[in-house]
Amino acid sequence: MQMFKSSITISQVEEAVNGPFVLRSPLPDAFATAAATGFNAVELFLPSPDYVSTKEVASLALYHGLEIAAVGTGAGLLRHGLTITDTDVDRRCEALDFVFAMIDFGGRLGAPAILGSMQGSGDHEEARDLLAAGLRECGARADRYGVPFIYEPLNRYETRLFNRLGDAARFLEQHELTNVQLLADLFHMNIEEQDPASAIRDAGSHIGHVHYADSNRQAMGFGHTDAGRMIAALRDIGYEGYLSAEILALPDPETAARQTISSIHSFILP
Ligand code: LER
Ligand code: MN
Repeated sequence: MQMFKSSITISQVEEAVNGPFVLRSPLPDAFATAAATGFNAVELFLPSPDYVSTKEVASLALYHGLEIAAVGTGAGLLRHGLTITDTDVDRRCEALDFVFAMIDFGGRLGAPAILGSMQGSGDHEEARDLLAAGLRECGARADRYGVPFIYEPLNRYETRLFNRLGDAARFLEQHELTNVQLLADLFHMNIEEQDPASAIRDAGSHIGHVHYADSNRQAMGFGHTDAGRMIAALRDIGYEGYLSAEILALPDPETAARQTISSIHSFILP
């Protein structure tokens, strides 16, 4: 039987205080909590690519027996207002430089970087062309490290670029963006997809990462998503990557973390 790997988000970004991140204590403590709860990996949301050295992260990961599942880029928007689809060429280049540096940071740790909110809101005509160009460059940069670049469709309140996996998958195919994979965030999908399980099956091998969140963005089991159907669909497409808890730390970080692990274990342990 196929296995999935469990992952939990760690944020060190003060501006993201209301964001969907579980652990927020300093990295040594957050890594210890992730390992003690039984996670295989952590997903890092950092203020900048030079916030901490990759050497320090690698040594924490080794000490705690954790992998780095992925690194987020959202601080580029939250802290600097940067998006890779900005019509201002200087701002766009600044945004791309931020993402490239995150790709380098993650790449040195064997982890892909994620383009979520830094894709921009998509409210102008050139947005899709600029997205394709940006994804091409990011995919090429990630390729240097033998990892993909991860593009995340978001719900309609965050972007008009791509809200559904199928549309994003066709876009990748049309533009032959071969080293770019999709992030299936089950929270966004609950809002946007007609049938999230079918959307997973249709997107198939385009899916490279999963944000494992319930319908209300709490830990899986605290909302009304049928997790069994999601897991069955992920098994059908042969997904063997991370189920990463990008969720609200409710009612508190420890409970959210434990609930996520018990949900994942209920599907992967005999
Ligand atoms: C990022 O992974 C995400 O899901 C977004 O909702 C953050 O803006
Ligand atoms: Mn997400």
